[in-house]
Amino acid sequence: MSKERTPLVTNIFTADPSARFFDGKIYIYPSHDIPHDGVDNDNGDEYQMRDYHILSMDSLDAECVDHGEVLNEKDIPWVSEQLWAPDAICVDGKYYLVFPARDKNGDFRLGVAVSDTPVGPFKPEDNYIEGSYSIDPGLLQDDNGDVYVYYGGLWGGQLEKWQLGYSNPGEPDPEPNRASLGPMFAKMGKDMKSFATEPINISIIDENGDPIKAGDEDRRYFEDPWMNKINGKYYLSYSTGTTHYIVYATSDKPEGPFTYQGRILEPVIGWTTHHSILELNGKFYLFYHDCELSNGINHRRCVKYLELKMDENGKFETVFPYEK
Ligand code: FUB
Repeated sequence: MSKERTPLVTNIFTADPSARFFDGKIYIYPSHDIPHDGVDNDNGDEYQMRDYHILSMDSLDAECVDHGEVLNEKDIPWVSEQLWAPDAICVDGKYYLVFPARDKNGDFRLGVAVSDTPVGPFKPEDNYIEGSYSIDPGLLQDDNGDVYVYYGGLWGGQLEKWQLGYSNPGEPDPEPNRASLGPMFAKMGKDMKSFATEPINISIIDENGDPIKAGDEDRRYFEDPWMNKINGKYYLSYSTGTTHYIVYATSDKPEGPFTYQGRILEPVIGWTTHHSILELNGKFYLFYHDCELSNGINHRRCVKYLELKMDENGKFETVFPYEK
């Protein structure tokens, strides 16, 4: 029976699914939402995740298996709290989990943990990636073997706080009529534990070549960058946050600029929307989350997937999550 648009697991709350295909199987690297009765605010304090579980499916119709805890915050020396949206990649036979968490000063950073298998156990590095900040890493290995990381999120994700090159908690979002902040981009070092290039902020432009403005909340970048390379083109998809869309933009280069193309997913139940796109046997699958399993509690989310159609011009369709 098709599992499309239904919670893939119900034994725990899961969010932020990064779907990967390793060794003939689908693996999902999600966040693990912890139920609590604490605050719900613009700083994301309700997202109190403390560990990672990995999910897998033998096929899109198969049961989704929870492989249990593979990494806990107490085992990561540099982390204070909040293990948020991770991604994973296999390079030269090793599996790298790249994840954001707050360091001991409360700044979000990106860390790496390594395993010999897709389901761990993952051994964390002692420190975060030097020069990293903010949240939501998304990885792509290009045809030449280079691995890129895209990351960053506004508000709780602190991206706007680093506009001066250091963490300034009082730094506001760019003015509405100024260019919006895009995600960050860096090339990973061959060790997969460092940046090989200075991170840069990616520009997202409209059809006239003008930067998408910070006040254009239907189109501007908020968080959750994901990268696919499709027929030689780079597809950057992301969440618009406050307006709750998943949208995308394309470029001929991995570092952009990216030209805005349109919407992929209309709003789901709950404040956050977060996704990944898995290309499998010539088809595209959107992995995403909503709060259906908890009847709308923002920090009790569940991961799902659906098939995403692309037309002959390389444009993604827009999906309405509750209409088939
Ligand atoms: O799960 C915590 C945060 O919520 C993620 O980092 C964001 O993308 C949003 O889904």
